[in-house]
Amino acid sequence: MGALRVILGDQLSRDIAALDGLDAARDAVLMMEVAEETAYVPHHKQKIALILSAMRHFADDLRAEGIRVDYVALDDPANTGSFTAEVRRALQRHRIDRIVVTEPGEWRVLAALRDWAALFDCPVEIRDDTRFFASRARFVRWAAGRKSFRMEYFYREMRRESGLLMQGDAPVGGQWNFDAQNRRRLPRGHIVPSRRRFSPDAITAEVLALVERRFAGHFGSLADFNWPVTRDQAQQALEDFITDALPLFGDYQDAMRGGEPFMHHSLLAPSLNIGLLTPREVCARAEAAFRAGHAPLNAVEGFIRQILGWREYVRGLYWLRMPDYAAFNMLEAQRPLPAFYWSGETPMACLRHAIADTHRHAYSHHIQRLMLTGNFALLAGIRPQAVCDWYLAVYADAFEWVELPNTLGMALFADGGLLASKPYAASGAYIDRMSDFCGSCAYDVKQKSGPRACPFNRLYWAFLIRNRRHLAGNPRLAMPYRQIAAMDATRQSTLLREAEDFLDGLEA
Ligand code: FAD
Ligand code: DLZ
Ligand code: SF4
Repeated sequence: MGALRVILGDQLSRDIAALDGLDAARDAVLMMEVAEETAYVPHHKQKIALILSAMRHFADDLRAEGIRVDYVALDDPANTGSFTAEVRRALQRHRIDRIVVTEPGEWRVLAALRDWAALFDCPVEIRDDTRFFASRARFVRWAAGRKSFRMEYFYREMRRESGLLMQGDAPVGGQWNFDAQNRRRLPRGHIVPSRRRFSPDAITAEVLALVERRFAGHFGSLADFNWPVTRDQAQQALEDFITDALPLFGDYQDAMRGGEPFMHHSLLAPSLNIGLLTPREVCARAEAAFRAGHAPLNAVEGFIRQILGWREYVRGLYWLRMPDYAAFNMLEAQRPLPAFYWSGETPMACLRHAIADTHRHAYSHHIQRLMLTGNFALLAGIRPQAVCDWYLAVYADAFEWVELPNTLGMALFADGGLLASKPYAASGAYIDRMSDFCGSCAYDVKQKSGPRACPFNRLYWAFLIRNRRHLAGNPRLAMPYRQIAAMDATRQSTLLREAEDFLDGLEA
C-alpha cells in the first residue's frame, strides 16, 4: 500500500509539498486533464495549451526520475471529466492507503477536495503550498485586528522576513518604495527588448492541435503561442528578462505603446503561477542583478514589490475573505459586459489595442488590465462577476486566487475599499499621458462632452456623480467631488445623460 499523490495543473514544481517524502517503490502520482477545469470559464486557447503542455512535460520529467505517474489525458475515452471522479477511478487502479495533495489555488477546488476523505473513505492530507513567502496562516496573523489591509505595510513585513533588499533592519536605499520613480512615459524612438522564441516541441505541437480541435470556439489565437512550458525554458525567460528588460522595468512600468504589448515587463506570471519558477528564486535573481550593479534600485524594488508584496498580499486576502469575496458588489454595478470585450471591435483605440493583444498573446500588462479594460468596466458600471469571468478566461496567468482580488478589488472597487484606498478611476487624460493611443483614436481626448468626446472623460464624471453616495466621503476623492460641487445641476445631468446614452448604445 502506498500514497496517491495528486498534482494539479498549477502545481508543476518538483519541490511541491505533495511530493515531499515520496516513496517511488510504493506511491503513484496522479495528474488529470479534465473537462471541468478546461470549461469552468471559456479559457483562452493559449492558457489551456500552456497548462496541458506543461503538465505533460512535468509528468515526463517525473517518469525520467523513476516515479510512477498515472496521467489521464483529456481525450482518453474513459476520462470522466472531473478531479473527484478521476480520483475515484484512480483509487480502483492502485493499492492506496492515503491521498496526499497540496492546497489548491482556488476555493471551489478546495471545497471539492475537502469532501474526498468522506467520499472515498480514505485519509486525505492537504498540505500547505510552501511555494509562497507567506503561508495562509501567516497572512491571517498579519490581518488580525486591522481595520484596513494596506499592501504597503504587509510588504514591509515581507521585506523584513525575507531579507530581500535589506541592510540590517533598514531598506536598501533608505526607502521602502520607489513607486514615484516608476511612472515615465516611453520616449519616442525607444526600442523595447525583443523576446526569445520557444519553438513548440512534439508535445506542445500535439497539445496545440488538440486545443485547436476541441476548443475552436474559445477566445484567442494559438498562432503566436510562445509560453515557456518547462522549467528550463522558464529559467531562460527569467535570465533574458534580468539581462534585457529589468534595468528599465521601473521607469516604464506604467507606460503603454500601440503594437508593444510587452514593454519592459517580465511575462513571468504564467511560469510563476503554474510552478515552473518559484517566487523566491525570481526575487533572489532580481536582487542579485541589483547587487551586481546591473539594474537600478527603482527597477529591482518595483519588480520585487510586485511579487513579494502584491502577489502574496492578494493571495492572503483571497483566502481570508473567500467565499463571500466573489459576490461583493459595493457599487451595485449591473450592466452586462459589452460584446467588444470579446470581439475587440470598438472605435476606442486604447481598448482595441489592449483586447487585440489579449487575443493574440493571452497577455496584456498590468496597466492595460487596470487602467484600460478595468477602468472602463469600473466607469461603465459593469457587473463585477461578469468582468471577473472575463479576466479569469483571457489571460494565460489567470487563476482565481490572484485574478479575483485584482479585478474585483483593485480594478472595480467592488469590495468597498478592502484592497484599495480609492477606486483606480481615470479619465482619458491619464491614458493620453501614459500612451500613444489617443493620436490614432476616433475620439478626441481633449473633449469632455459631445459626440467626439473621449468616452473615458464622460464616463469618469458620470461615475463619480452616480456613485456619490458610496464615494463622496472618501478623503482621496475630495478634489474631484469639489469640482462636481462647482458644476451646476444642468451640467451634471447632461454628463449623466450623455454617459447613459453612450453605454446604452453598446452591444451587450
Ligand atoms: P510584471 O509586470 O513583469 O510583474 C512581475 C510579477 O509580479 C508578475 O509576473 C506577477 O507574478 C507579479 N505581479 C505584478 N502585479 C501583480 C498584482 N497586481 N497581483 C499579483 N501579482 C502581481 N496577475 C496574475 O498573475 N494572474 C491574474 O489572473 C491577474 N489578473 C489581473 C486582473 C486585473 C484586473 C489586474 C489589474 C491585474 C491582474 N494581475 C494578474 C496582476 C498583473 O497584471 C499581472 O501579474 C501581470 O500583468 C503579469 O505580467 P508580467 O508577468 O509581465 O508582470
Ligand atoms: C486551468 C486548468 C485547465 C484549463 N485545465 C486543467 C486540467 O486539465 N487539469 C488540471 O489539473 N488543472 C487544470 N487547470 C488548472 C486548475 O484549474 C487549477 O489547478 C485549479 O484552478 C486549482 O488552482
Ligand atoms: Fe482611449 Fe479616449 Fe484616448 Fe480614444 S481618446 S484612445 S478612447 S483615452
